Amino acid sequence: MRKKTTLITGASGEIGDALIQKLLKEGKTNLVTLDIRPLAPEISRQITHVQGDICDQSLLARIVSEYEIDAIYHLAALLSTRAEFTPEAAHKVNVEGTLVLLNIASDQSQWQGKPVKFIFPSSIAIYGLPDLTEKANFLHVREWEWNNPRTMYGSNKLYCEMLGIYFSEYFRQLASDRPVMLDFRSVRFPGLISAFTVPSGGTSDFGPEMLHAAAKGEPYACFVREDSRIPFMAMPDAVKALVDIAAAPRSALSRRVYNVTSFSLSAGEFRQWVLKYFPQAEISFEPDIKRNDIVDSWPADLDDRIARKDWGWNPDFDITRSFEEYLVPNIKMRYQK
Ligand code: AKB
Repeated sequence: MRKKTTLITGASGEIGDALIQKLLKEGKTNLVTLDIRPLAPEISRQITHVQGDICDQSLLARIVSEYEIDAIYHLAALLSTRAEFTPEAAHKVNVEGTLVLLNIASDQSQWQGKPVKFIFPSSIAIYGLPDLTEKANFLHVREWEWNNPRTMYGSNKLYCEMLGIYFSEYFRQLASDRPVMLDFRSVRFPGLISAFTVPSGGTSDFGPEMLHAAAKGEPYACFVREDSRIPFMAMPDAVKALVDIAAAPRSALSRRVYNVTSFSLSAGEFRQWVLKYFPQAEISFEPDIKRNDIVDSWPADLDDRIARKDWGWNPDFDITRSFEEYLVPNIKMRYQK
């Protein structure tokens, strides 16, 4: 008999780390994780970690032969800045990796006779506003507006959302024996901020980088202008969104892809919040025009009313709670050590 399990890809990344801790805390230990990197030792003792590439078909075949997968959290991705330097590698990981996993989830749904849940973090990067005037005109962007990404990563995410919908609703639509479909569910995240990890390869990284540098007592030159504005969310809310959308009854979901957000800050306002807790912080602005253009194309904020209505989405951490109760105390403790 194969063991029932939940598969988490990209497990050693920022979201993976926080998600695994939350699931373990909730007593969910039947987890198999996959990442090109090892897991933190304190976590890997408690679960089965497979170190390898999500595009490695033989590795995935081995996992499938050993486990019955009831849900997949597919977190592995190359983020927006890194993807611009290696677009083909990004396409391979972000799109081909997702396609392999969707096929696995599809086969598993068929064998088990019930839809396997496929939870997919998407991003504000799927949006692309043409200029700052339109960005100011559309402050709270809705799911169907401005789906014009201008990065490889954003294009990959948008296409994978579409693939997820296709595999859940139309896969083999012309075949006489249509398979049991998987159950794709996705949230579009704003920039995420963790107290315990520093992001790498993203374009929303200026916020968390500023904060972590201040806590370490290091000067920081922010790569976007002071007026550059995007939405953000504290990491505990991001993992709550993934777990909550996974747990929602299918009948409550009117869509497969939802905006979720918490608060919106310009880089200048972010600096003010950092200075409130780290008054000695040395934060300057040295915009990198090309990275700034990407941030300028992302919405200033998201409209997440449908998620709130359908599955009760509500972030626990607004700006004040994020800084006061989660980020600052944990970051201080981290660097004091
Ligand atoms: C990135 O900056 O690429 C990510 C994202 C906004 O999805 N953090």
